[in-house]
Amino acid sequence: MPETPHVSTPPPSPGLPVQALDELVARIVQRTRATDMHTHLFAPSFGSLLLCGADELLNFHYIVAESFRAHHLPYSEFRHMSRASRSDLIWESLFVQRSPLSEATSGVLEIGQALGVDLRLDALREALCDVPTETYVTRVLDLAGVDSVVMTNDPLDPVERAVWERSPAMHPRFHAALRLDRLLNHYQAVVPELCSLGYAVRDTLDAQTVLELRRFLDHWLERMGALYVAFSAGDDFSFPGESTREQLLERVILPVCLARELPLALMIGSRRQVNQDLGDAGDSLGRASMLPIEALCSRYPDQRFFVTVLSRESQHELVVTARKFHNLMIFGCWWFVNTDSLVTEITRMRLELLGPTFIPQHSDARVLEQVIYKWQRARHVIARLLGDRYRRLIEMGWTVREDDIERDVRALLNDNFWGFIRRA
Ligand code: HDL
Ligand code: ZN
Repeated sequence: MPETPHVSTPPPSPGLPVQALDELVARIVQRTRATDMHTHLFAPSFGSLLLCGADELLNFHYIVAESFRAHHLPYSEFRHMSRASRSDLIWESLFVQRSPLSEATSGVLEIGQALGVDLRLDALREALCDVPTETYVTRVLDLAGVDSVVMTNDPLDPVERAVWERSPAMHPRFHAALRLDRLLNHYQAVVPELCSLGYAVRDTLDAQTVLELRRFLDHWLERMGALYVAFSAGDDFSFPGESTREQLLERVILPVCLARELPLALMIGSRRQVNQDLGDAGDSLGRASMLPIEALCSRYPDQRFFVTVLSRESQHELVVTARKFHNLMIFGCWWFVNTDSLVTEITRMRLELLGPTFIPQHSDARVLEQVIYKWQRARHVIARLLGDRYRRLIEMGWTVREDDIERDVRALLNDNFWGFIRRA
């Protein structure tokens, strides 16, 4: 029987002792500022588009959806209530009659705790601002450890467009991303609006329409100084093809992104309005095929693609796809997979298959203060998983130094995003 080769005990690494590791990793993750690359927040100069305060937090559509499982009110009755009355009902239903055990409800308490507020509705209303001042915005972003916020900007939303037309002062910590869901997913419906804006476009994508749509994109990319172009699509997303969406991608959006060297963000798997009575809360999800993503990444090797997918079942396939295409940058644990258990599972899988070459999280915050709990939770998971990975390295005799950890954490929370933006 051949002897089992004697594995010598590895020499102690001149780097970090294992015991000090977890505390140090947590400290580094905590102090490394993040770029939040996908939110629904707006710079303070956008006025009421930037939501904040206790009543907005309680009317967050995740919480609204959960509240119907408790109060069972007719949708129309709920819709006709004032925001404050809805908050009262939601607080009673989800925080008094039941414990706030869900991610979204407990997130409200985590915000209160971080801001040093008593966890009562009246105290939260009193302490949190519902008019976003620059000082308050700075305080909240600093508390969340968020350096930069990327907005979601839709020039075909008349309310938002009216703000842009007033040339709002841009804020150094807020950046734009041009979101094209309406154009891509409902093109015929937006043709009249595009014509009213002076673009000579038709229902069919003839040569003139293609040029006019490129002019529309160029105008808004210039005006917004957008960092990237984005769209979401359902589980029916396909490419290439002859559908309007596929042709818009091929003949309008990709040529503009390539010419401007802008990344294109694909957010795939959002099945919209399965319950229209729930409004923003009425969307669901579906599995995303990797075939269109593979087709885009392989046909456009010079185009950079941010990609996030909505269903848990698509996550592993996306990680493997990212191994095949280095012009694909995975980002975030989006929406229904942004829960502690799934963020842990997904981030561990990504580290195991990609190393520190992805963007682990974005907040998707709709209400300013949400960045506090969403990033607190993200950092907790990232620190724990990184600690495991570094511990294994040390046990193998690899030298892990503090500045190695700082470099890797900066990459995950910041540099992978900005490097992908700038990598022309
Ligand atoms: O399409 C998106 O950007 C999604 O993030 C939706 O806005 C969704 O309603 C959401 O807020 N998810 O967190
Ligand atoms: Zn979003």
